Amino acid sequence: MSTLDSGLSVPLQRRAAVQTEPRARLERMMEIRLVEDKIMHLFSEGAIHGTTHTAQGQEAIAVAIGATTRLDDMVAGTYRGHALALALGVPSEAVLGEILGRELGCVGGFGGSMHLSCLDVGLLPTSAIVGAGIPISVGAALSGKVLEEDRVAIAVFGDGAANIGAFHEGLNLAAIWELPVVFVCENNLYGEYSPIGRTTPVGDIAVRAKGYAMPGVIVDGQDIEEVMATMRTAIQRARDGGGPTLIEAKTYRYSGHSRSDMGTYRPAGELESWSARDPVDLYASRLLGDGVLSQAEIDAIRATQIVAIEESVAKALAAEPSKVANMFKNVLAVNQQK
Ligand SMILES: Cc1ncc(C[n+]2csc(CCOP(=O)(O)OP(=O)(O)O)c2C)c(N)n1
Ligand SMILES: [Mg+2]
Repeated sequence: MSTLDSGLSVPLQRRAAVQTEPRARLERMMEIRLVEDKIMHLFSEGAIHGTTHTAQGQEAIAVAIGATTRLDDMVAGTYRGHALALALGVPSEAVLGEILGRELGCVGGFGGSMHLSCLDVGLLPTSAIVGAGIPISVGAALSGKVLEEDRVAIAVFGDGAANIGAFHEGLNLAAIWELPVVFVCENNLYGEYSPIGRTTPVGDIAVRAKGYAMPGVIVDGQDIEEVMATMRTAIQRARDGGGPTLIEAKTYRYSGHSRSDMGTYRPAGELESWSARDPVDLYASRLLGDGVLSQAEIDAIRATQIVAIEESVAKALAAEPSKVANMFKNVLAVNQQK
């Protein structure tokens, strides 16, 4: 399913804005932060079932991807995918509606928090299976190459996924076939509840690129402009036939792994030291310092987003719940045997 009931022009406009305007990028980062606050609130009220994984603290990476990819590029993300969906242009009502199981959700309310998708803006289905997006993006790159389309595929995954077989198979195939893929590892120092040092013998995931003869680049994942510059180089290389790149963005997720994890196993002061380099605040300060926006304009962006998200929540809550009768509407093949 690839269309949004809210109309295609909205996601396309949102995407075009983050590609061209610093102001829109800050707006999107603030939107992600606020939407995820809202999601946690809706869970606490019992409006949403199941679980959810927020990406607060990692907004710069998602928005940098939205800002540097073309609409025909394809992006595969993870269960921590609200930020990526919003950054690629999916409207907040379609993300919230999806999580709330409403028909106006980006997959009609059948996917939920961990299975967001919108092919109109290149968001391949996100997945709860760690590392699953990696071979999917390699396949998307291969299809582009076979069809002689110059699109690029992006795989976004965590540090934990770099220990999954699919990571190694995916990087190997992409390298050997010189596929146009950019592998973006969000190294937030934890895989589920485990600190990276307990699961991974190397401190930098980027060094693994060497084993697959591709560039491995470490970037400051808190700095949207640094991530954008690195993405641009890797995307251009891929589009020009130069093959894949592995980017490791050093970052931190403010929450524990999922809704029920308070992250109490994290060392004292760690969260505070990362919060001191908050990606939204860093970008706002830079735009202020560079004279791109005034403090009043920054405050107005936040205030406007708060109102817009309240409207999206109200719209999503008032929308029709998904119907069981429509469950197989977009399923390609259904086993008819009883
Ligand atoms: C194949 C597979 N193995 C294990 C799990 C359970 N699991 C869910 S998230 C997770 C940790 C992933 O960590 P990371 O890749 O660093 O991503 P993060 O959650 O930090 O964004 C694990 C082990 C799973 N969902 N899929
Ligand atoms: Mg992680």
